[in-house]
Amino acid sequence: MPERYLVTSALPYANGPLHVGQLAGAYMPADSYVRYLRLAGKDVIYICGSDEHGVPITVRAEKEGVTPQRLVDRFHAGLVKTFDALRFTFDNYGRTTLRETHYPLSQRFFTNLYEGGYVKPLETEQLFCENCKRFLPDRYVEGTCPHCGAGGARGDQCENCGRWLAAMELGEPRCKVCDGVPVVRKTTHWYLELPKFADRLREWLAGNTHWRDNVRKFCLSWLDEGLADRAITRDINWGVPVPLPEARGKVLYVWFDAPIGYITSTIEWARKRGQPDRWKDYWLDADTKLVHFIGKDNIVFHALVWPAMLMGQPDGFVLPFQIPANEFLNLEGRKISTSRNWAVWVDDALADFQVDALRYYLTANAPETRDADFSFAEMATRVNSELADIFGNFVNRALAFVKNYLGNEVPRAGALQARDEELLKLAGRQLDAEAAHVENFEMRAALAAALEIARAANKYYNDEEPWAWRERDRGRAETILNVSCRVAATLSTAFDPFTPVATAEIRRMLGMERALSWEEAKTAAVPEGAPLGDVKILIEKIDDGKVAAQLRALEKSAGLEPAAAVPEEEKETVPTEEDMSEEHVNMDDVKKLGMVVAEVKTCERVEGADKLLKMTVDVGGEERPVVAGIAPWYEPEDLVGKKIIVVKNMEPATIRGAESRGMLLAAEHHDVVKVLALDGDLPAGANVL
Ligand code: B3M
Ligand code: ZN
Repeated sequence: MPERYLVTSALPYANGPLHVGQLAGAYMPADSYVRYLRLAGKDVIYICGSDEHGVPITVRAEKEGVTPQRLVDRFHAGLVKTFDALRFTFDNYGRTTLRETHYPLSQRFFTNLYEGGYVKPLETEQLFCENCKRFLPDRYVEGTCPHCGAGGARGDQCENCGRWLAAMELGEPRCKVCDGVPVVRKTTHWYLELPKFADRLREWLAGNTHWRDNVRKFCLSWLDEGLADRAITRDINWGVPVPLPEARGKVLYVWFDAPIGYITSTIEWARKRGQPDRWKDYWLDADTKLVHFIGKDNIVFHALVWPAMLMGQPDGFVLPFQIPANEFLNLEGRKISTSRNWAVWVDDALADFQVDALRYYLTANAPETRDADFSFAEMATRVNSELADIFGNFVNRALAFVKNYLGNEVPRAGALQARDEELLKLAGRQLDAEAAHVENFEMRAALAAALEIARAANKYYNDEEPWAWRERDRGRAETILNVSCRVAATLSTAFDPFTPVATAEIRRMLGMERALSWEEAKTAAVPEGAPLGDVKILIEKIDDGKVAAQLRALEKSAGLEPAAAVPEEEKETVPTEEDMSEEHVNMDDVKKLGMVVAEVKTCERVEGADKLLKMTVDVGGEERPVVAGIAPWYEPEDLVGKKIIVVKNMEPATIRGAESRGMLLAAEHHDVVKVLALDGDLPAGANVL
């Protein structure tokens, strides 16, 4: 029996369109993960849906003068369209306003917890706006901060001093909606007694040593500080009614019913398939791997509150196996803020960029272990120099050659030479490496492993020069192109989790009916003799005009003057390239560096140091050793024979036992490193000025 996976992405609120920050956090990695799992032959369903309750939705509906239902209908439809455009492969995309499925299940969760002795009522005082006729959620009260005295502090937090607040602590509170002065009223709410789950949660977390450190440590420290009871009801009329006669007019807190939406959506999936009990195979089997993809702001709810809710049910629900929470994606150096319109909406981005380009960049630049920054210029650079120049270029040049010179049919192979075998073997190894990374939720590294196949294929193609064989020995040319087509087929599996449009195109061009499974891709049989489909450009390059237009639109919608108007304090603290060039140097300073052209003579790895390459370079009639930390980006043989730039008078050093007399120059950008090389030819020893 194949391993069984139930994969979810956080349910997006249906109160606005999707932006790239959300996409990078909880969605992109999940769709890549399930696409991989399917190709690897696992039993997997991918479940999501719209989160349609909560105060922000009622407030926005009120502002627009529509009912909350109308509002969520509209945004739900928009989200469905956006995910379709992105080629998402949900098995079901549900919604939490389904009265027949979601409401009764949410109420049953509450009742079970209540009857199990995990929920208790408590009367508290809260602010009530007589004008709006409702209790005010913390975020809808404004007043004076009790700590720093600043005005305009919100009922949940003071933006001036950053402290967490309760609305009742504010001085001179006002209703944010009508500006009226609220009064204090008593109200009863029902609280989930989380401390009663503390021991079980701790034991469960202790066993989850396979979790990402950030998530597990975060939860353990939360437990160490002591869990508190949490109100799971609210005084509004939009949501799932609390199933108690004494709670009339109150609804379940949105964060209580939202995760239950994962189950409802699975039930919906089972019903649509005509197998109404099928959802139980996933949710009620302790061996199911339940994987919740979320952003880091959702950790507490998914890793503590939700598991407690599940533990409190008599059904025997499976608990999350893994919660790969991503960090945040910033935008052009500033935090994304939808209220200030500092956001890139996915639909807008898709108007200018290919789906694969956006998916590629969001994966290559995923905020996996730390926050990342989305920049249009960087997106263009990476898409153009990696996805288009390496992956797209290889497939296009090989297939165009077959079309133009080899009769437009997938060529047959003659006897393979060692170099052909080597490339095929490398592709197999990279597939294994990619799989291991995906299973570890390291999508950036997985994508880099896939790109390595294309890089090697390009090099193979250059070295084997099929165009030179065409006249001399057509059989050899056909073999090279057969191998190239096989690697293209491998790439169509390796890239399928990330750039599904291009990979489907490759299959169409090669006349393949379906994607090769991960196993099949290792040997990559192609239909020899099959006519090629139309050969089309796989990846379009992004031109500067689009980058500039997107930036302008972003700044305009945020009400900013171009570039210069970004307030100083909101800039990233790390210096940008511009800041760093501020300190001026003169010609003498530059000359002091003693930079020369050097030719790499030999190059090898340094034993016991993964990152280091050790080379001998000719700096003009003299050879000397140079050690550089570039092994993650270069194979030793890539560099031999290259003309590079070396700082000759660098202080000699011994690095991990290897002598180094000179420093190689390289440029780094977001984990990508390129060695500086000469554009054209000059002899070793030539001065760099
Ligand atoms: N809608 C919050 C968010 O989109 C919330 C997630 C619910 S997942 C059960 O960040
Ligand atoms: Zn009011």
